[in-house]
Amino acid sequence: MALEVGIVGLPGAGKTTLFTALTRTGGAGFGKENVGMATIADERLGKLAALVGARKITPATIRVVDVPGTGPALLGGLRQVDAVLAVADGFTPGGDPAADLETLELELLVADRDHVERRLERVEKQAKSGDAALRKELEVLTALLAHLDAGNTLRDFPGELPGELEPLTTKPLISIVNGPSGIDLQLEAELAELPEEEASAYREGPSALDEIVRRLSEALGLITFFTAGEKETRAWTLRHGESALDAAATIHSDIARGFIRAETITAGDLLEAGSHAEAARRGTQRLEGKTYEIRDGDVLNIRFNV
Ligand SMILES: Nc1nc2c(ncn2[C@@H]2O[C@H](COP(=O)(O)OP(=O)(O)O)[C@@H](O)[C@H]2O)c(=O)[nH]1
Ligand SMILES: [Mg+2]
Repeated sequence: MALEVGIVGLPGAGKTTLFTALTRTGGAGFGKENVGMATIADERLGKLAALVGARKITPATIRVVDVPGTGPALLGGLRQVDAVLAVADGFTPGGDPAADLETLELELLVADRDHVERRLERVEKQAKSGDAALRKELEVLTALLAHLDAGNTLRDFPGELPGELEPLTTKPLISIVNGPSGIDLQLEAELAELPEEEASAYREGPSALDEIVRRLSEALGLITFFTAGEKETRAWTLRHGESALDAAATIHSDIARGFIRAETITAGDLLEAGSHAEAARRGTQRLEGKTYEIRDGDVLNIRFNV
């Protein structure tokens, strides 16, 4: 499953501008939901591709969803995302982006309260059948609703949240002030239309978008691994702690099913050696099994049979 991030913000904060900058595509227009893919920049990828003479380079991507406006119904469209990007207007003179971000977080909490209440109403009816699991969930939901109505958040609920809930406010949230004091999203959206070299000539430092993606990766505990083939050299993401078998499944379910061993080398060792053959001579390449924990920067060649 592709990782997914949702953009939230008050109207006019710059959500669609951020979407455009991240995905390098124009939004679908006012009042429409926008869905696109953002690439994760990684300087190791190009170097690995050059080393093997790859004909195709494929960066890792994250799915980005931009929902128009706020309110429980609209924000409900974000329940499946892995993280939330909150945008606040920092470009309008006299604005208060910090206050806007607080308003936004309150809206997310209100949407979650609404979500809990609706789940409670549903479970209340179903629990009449006497099902023990549902009666237990009803108890927890009742306590949770009281907890929220007393001015608390889902994060500080002392019990475990029912697995059926899909809250927004327990997801990692990254806030972005759009404007001179934070990230100038309008500029980033314009630069996203230019070739990479031209865009970086305009910037003083690294791309602000890369910074957003970096914060996102950190919040999600993402690591990157590579497959370095002549036909295609590609970057992939996993969560920290995931295994060689998870990596195989990310590439293709058949590769996971027929998994034998993963030839593994760090991108640094491979780039230093200059070729797979030289790396093999140096003994920096290892054979790992299914349970091997992938580390950021591993280059994998998975042996499998079908
Ligand atoms: N001056 C300035 N205008 C911006 C910036 N970001 C967005 N805008 C403008 O603000 C308006 C609303 O932006 P949009 O991304 O559509 O906001 P949304 O409602 O949150 O999706 C548009 O006219 C943008 O061109 C910025 O960084 N600086
Ligand atoms: Mg918009």
